[in-house]
Amino acid sequence: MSSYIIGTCGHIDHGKTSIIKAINGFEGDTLKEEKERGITIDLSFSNISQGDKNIAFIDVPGHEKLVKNMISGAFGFDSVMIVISAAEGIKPQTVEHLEILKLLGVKDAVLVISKKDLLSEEELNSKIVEIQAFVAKYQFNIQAIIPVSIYDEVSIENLKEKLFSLELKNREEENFFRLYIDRVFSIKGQGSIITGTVLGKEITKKDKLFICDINKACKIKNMQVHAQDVEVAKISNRVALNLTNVDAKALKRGFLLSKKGYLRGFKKIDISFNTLGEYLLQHNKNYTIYIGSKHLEAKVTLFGSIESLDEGFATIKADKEIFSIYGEKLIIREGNKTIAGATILNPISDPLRKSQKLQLLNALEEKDFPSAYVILLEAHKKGLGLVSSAQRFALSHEEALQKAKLLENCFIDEKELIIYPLTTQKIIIDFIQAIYEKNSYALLSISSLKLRLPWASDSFIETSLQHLLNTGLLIKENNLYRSANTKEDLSTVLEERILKRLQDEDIAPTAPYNIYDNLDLDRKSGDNILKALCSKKEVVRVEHNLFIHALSLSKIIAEMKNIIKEDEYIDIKNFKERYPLSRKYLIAYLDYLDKFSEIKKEDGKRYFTTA
Ligand SMILES: Nc1nc2c(ncn2[C@@H]2O[C@H](COP(=O)(O)OP(=O)(O)O)[C@@H](O)[C@H]2O)c(=O)[nH]1
Ligand SMILES: [Mg+2]
Repeated sequence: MSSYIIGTCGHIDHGKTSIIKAINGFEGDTLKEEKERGITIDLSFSNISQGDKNIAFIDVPGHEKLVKNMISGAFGFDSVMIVISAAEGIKPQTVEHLEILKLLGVKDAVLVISKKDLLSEEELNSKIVEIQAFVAKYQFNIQAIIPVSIYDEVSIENLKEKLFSLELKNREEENFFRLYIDRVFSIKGQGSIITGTVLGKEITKKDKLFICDINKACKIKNMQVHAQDVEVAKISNRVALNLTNVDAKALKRGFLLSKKGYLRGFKKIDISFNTLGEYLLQHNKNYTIYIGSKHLEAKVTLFGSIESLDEGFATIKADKEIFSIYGEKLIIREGNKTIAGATILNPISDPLRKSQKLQLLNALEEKDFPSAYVILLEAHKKGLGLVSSAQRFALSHEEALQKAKLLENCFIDEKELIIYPLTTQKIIIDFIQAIYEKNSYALLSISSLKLRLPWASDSFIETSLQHLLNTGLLIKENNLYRSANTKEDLSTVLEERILKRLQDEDIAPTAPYNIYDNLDLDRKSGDNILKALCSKKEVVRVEHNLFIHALSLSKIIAEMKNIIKEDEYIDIKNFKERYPLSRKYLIAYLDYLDKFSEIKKEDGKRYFTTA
């Protein structure tokens, strides 16, 4: 079934809610206050199906003080019914709503001339011409102009047919699912339910979700689209999700749900804006920012002026993190005035200089992603993850990779999806070279270098090692890299070095990994050497991470037996008095004593069995 969202817009009392009711019988104004005052206060959601088409209606309030609620519905419209009363014509919120829809990028529209019963046919026709001329200025794609009266069933039927025959497009698919919560409630025995419009990509019931604003993962217990249980909800579906692992009280309208791993939040994001009419955006001033169904207070700083501008780039600085994506629209208001609309260019804060930032914003505005990569790479010398392209550029991994491949002077790790500037390779090469110059017995692998260069991908390290093989500085044996200048048999040398080291450290040897790292030795090779020393009985493994020189062990065991002779027993206390080692060693050696048949253990003390 295809599903589209058609919203309403227009001045208060022009008949929006009545028209929806006439179409599908849905009583929108159900809040107590709505009934008392006879106006729509909050959004209301209803739907109607015909054949394999479903239309979800989002009805919005027309009151000038409630434009904030209108925006939190309008960002999700695929199309809009512009409702203008034939009797009243264009009024202030007709204009404001049209402006907001334009700023939000809603294009497809049906122009509904309401309350036609109040005019003669002649008056009506001239009113339609007038209204049409006015609305034309906003350049909507007006698919039909339909005069209606709720008292004229034929006109309502006509509108309904028209709505079902519209050639509607869903919003463009993005790379991942997003949903701004617009209602939250809890049902006894079921838990938290939220509703919203599916954006970005479809969602399946088994998907793991992430509530960005409270940094919380949750799962879907049940999912409904228009009161039907479903396994999948598609783009533009109005969906109700019964969530597990989260209390309804912790959720609010405006919170963003997504899948884990796609979005990062930032307190600063960059936008490109245009103001409405005569308004100007002031530098360093606080405004209310509307994104999706969320609104927040934030400071706006301008690029290119320390006073005010009617268009340009700006940075939004908020107290809380904003989870947004490239190309997302937002509305900037001051009190009850809509000042400007904007498009998010840079949803991620990078450590960029102002001149670099300006270049980046220019590139992003032009959708020139390769140039954007080049600028970003200057700030991400240790690698720019392509996975972030979904948020950064609204590109899939594949598209991002394709664009990245066009770049010069870059190293692209296609497996780990990271790009590095080629200049970074020198950092890696110099780093490796320095190790082998200082220690001609160094024997490292890619994975052992990765431990020291955690930001570098395996294949970037490998390419750098290859360079050192090519220059003749290193030799590769199996997966290990050794210096070309040492002629000795490395395994003998390393065995001797490890043994010497254990000998020196005597009864307080360091853990194997520390020894290997100190000797610039690959950990797996180190383990093999240590194993060989153990089978030759030159080294003994006392416990998991404690390897000791065999002579040192014999010595300490003899000393322990002496203590028993002197004190009749040994325990941690009298042992520590003679050998102030750390407990780790003392306990290990005491436990080791239990291997001897002449030793027995009672209440944490060891005695001779023959005593
Ligand atoms: N005469 C006439 N009155 C209408 C028509 N449609 C709505 N109304 C009345 O206009 C008033 C406002 O309607 P409502 O649907 O609440 O307007 P909204 O604020 O745009 O949602 C109500 O009293 C309706 O009964 C119509 O087609 N003809
Ligand atoms: Mg209404």
